[in-house]
Amino acid sequence: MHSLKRGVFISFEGVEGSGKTTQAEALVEWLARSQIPHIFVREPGSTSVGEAIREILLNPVNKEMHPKCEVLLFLAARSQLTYEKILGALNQKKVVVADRFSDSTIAYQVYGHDLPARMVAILNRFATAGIKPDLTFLVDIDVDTGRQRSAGNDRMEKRDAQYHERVREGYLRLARRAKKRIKILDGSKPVDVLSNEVIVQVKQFLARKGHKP
Ligand code: T5A
Repeated sequence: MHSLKRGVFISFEGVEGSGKTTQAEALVEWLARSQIPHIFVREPGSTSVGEAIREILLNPVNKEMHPKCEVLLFLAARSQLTYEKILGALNQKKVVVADRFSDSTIAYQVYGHDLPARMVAILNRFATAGIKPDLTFLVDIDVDTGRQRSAGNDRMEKRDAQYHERVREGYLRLARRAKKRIKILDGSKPVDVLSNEVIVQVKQFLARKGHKP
């Protein structure tokens, strides 16, 4: 069994259909095989409160939802997840793998909807006790390819291509600003090639943090 000196928080980000869930799940399988203590969470969701909020957010019936209401619901789900699951797991020195976290809100609500970045950052810090991922994989793919891969049925996926282009550009800007934390993966590569890249980088990251096999 690996011994971790402290918890490590790894997130996966990307536009719809980028393949981030596939990669997050592959990392979780590797962590399990390597007997590294971990939890896997998705956003919005992974708590009963969060899953109920997810249903409201993604239901196409709610097409009149205002962007301010939308951002507050994403943050409410994140807050519940942080306090119910993530903080405890980090305290127990586990690896937390998250399918989306705060970068999604910057990309989708700030860049996508043009909500004020500073206000969203303040609310996000309030919701999350200021925790941030230690390492983030941004699976980048062109919007058309991503949309062809995803089901396209939920309220967010139904938005037009221009919205999703702003989201992608937002992610790429975030990655340019946080080069050390955010690693860009080319989502057009085959699944196995990408998961090998993720595992190599995670192994190196854990070793740099002093985690010994
Ligand atoms: N949201 C979320 C916000 O607006 N603000 C926020 O703060 C947060 C947290 C959540 C929605 O909420 C929004 C963003 C989203 O719109 P979600 O559950 O994360 O939704 O769902 P999506 O992002 O829509 O997830 P998708 O399933 O569409 O995309 P993924 O996870 O990127 O893709 P994945 O891995 O499920 O793969 C999709 C398909 O592609 C294939 C897979 O087999 C699958 O069929 N695939 C590949 N095919 C070829 N090559 C590869 N490398 C492939 N990788 C995967």
